[in-house]
Amino acid sequence: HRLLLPTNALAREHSHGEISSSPAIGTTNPGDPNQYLFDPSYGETYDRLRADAFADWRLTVEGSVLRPGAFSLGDLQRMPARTQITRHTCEEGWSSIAEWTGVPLKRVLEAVGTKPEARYVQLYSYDYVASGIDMIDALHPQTILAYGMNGRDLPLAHGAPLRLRLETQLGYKSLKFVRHIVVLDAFEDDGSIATGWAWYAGI
Ligand SMILES: Nc1nc2c(c(=O)[nH]1)N[C@H]1C(S)=C(S)[C@@H](COP(=O)(O)O)O[C@H]1N2
Ligand SMILES: [Mo]
Repeated sequence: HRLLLPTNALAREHSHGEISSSPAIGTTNPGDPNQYLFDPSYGETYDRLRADAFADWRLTVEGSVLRPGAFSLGDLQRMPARTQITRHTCEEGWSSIAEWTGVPLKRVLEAVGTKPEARYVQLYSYDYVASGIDMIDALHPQTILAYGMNGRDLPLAHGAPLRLRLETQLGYKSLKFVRHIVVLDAFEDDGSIATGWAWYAGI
């Protein structure tokens, strides 16, 4: 992919009329202990934060950065936003089109100041999943941390209050319920390889 495509090749964007219904799959509530990806370390915290409409929720960003930070939803919503209507393609074979609004990950990385040696970005959620991407995809203009879907707040089942939209890769890399971001200088498996998935799922 890196050899064949320009690094900032855009995923196709669609019109409002093409928006389809989006199934919610994988974890649909990280606070539910019966979900198979339930993480006992963060499930209860998620429940508590959600009960208060995520007022105390913070996205923490650390690692190979000059100014580690903690961002409220309001902080992220005050940053320059991007809205895009894109197709989500799940590795299971279905796809759906939705409108996503959020802050480009690039803006958040600029706010914390990534060090020159930084090469990967690893995102962690409130369930037992993470998603790692390289700097090319992290800085891609359509890679956003979305807090809105189809003109509304991001629904619980689709990753409230914040999810990654990674339009250059298959659905499982678009982490829902994003909690924490670590900027890395060296490659680290995000769990994909250990569990038999491809780390890079470019489309
Ligand atoms: N935290 C978290 N993110 C996740 C998942 C999950 O189970 N937990 N499932 C992934 C998969 S396989 C897909 S296809 C999409 C589904 O997104 P949707 O539920 O909004 O349709 O979320 C991805 N992100
Ligand atoms: Mo998926």
